Amino acid sequence: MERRHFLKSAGLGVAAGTTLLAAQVQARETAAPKKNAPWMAARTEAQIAKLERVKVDLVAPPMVHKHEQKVGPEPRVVEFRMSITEKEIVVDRDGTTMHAMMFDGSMPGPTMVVHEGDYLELTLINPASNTMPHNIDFHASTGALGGAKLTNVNPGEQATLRFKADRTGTFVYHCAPEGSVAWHVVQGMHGTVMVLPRDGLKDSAGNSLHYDRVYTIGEFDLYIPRDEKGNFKKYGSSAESYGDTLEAMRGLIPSHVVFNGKVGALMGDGAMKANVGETVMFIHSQANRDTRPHLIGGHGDWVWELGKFDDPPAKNLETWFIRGGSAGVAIYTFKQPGVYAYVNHNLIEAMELGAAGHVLVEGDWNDDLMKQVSPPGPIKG
Ligand SMILES: [Cu+2]
Repeated sequence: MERRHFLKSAGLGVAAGTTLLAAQVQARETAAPKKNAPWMAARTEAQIAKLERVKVDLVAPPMVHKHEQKVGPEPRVVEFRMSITEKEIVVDRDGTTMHAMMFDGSMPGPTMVVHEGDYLELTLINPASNTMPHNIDFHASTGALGGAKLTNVNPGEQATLRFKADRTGTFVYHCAPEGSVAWHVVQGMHGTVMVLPRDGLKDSAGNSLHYDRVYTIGEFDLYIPRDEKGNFKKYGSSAESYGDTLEAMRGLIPSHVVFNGKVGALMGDGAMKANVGETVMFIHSQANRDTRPHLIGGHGDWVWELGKFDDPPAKNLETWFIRGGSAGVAIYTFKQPGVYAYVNHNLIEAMELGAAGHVLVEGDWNDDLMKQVSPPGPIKG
């Protein structure tokens, strides 16, 4: 049957059919990577040298450095610097310690934001005070094991890597030294790169989405060894802890699962904040192990659980899922005040092992959305 006749017999006029077709084409254009866009063009070294260079100072998680959501078509070279920190840290309320390895002294490392088609240029510094070689593997990049082969830095060295951010989304970056990749990752060396579409985020119908603030949460499964009595062991150095830690890792049962470096890091003084009416983006990375974020009392209004913005986001999610080795994004507009918990909804991992944080929200209560009709009291006959 000819298309026009089919549409007619299906009860659709020609005009309606055309509109439908146009909408489909538009949806496909929104969804497809913009490979022919001017900012995606291949460039020679000389052409790259002519692009505007922007230096960005990174900030510690859960904050994310200031950035624009929409930008013009001319790509930029965005420069970042990160220094590697090896340091003993306390990971829970009982004073349990771990010899952490960190990008810029935080777990996760700072989030870096660029736009599709930009060149991300990182200088990675391994100070002489450190003891181990490190490098960086960017899931957002293409080639050379994510950049790991080109950034091997011994203590006292630095290296600079440039890559083209040609895919949108949130992507994990992590250390990956040959022979001890897993150890460096679970000891703290991971973070997120967010590559925004140049025209900003879109909902599944192609309408613009905007966020008022953004928080970045890195979840870490920790494997702290225990002694014969079941107490957590303390070590004089990273090297001393290695053998036992490797054994604990091979058991695949974490001793702790924490957000941003320690149990309770995002509670009390560290709690995230928002106001009723504000739209908040939550970036969630887990470089090693699956997790399932959930906002107690809220939702994911729009969620890219795979973290890739060329896909249409899912809507109204209760719990979403971040695959080990990836970063995902949820945005939510707060409608009620109060203390919210943002958790990994394997509740044992959240409440017993530490994968929980708080969002303190100010504003007016909405009785239409929820009302306590009668407070708890004795059962009435
Ligand atoms: Cu490392």
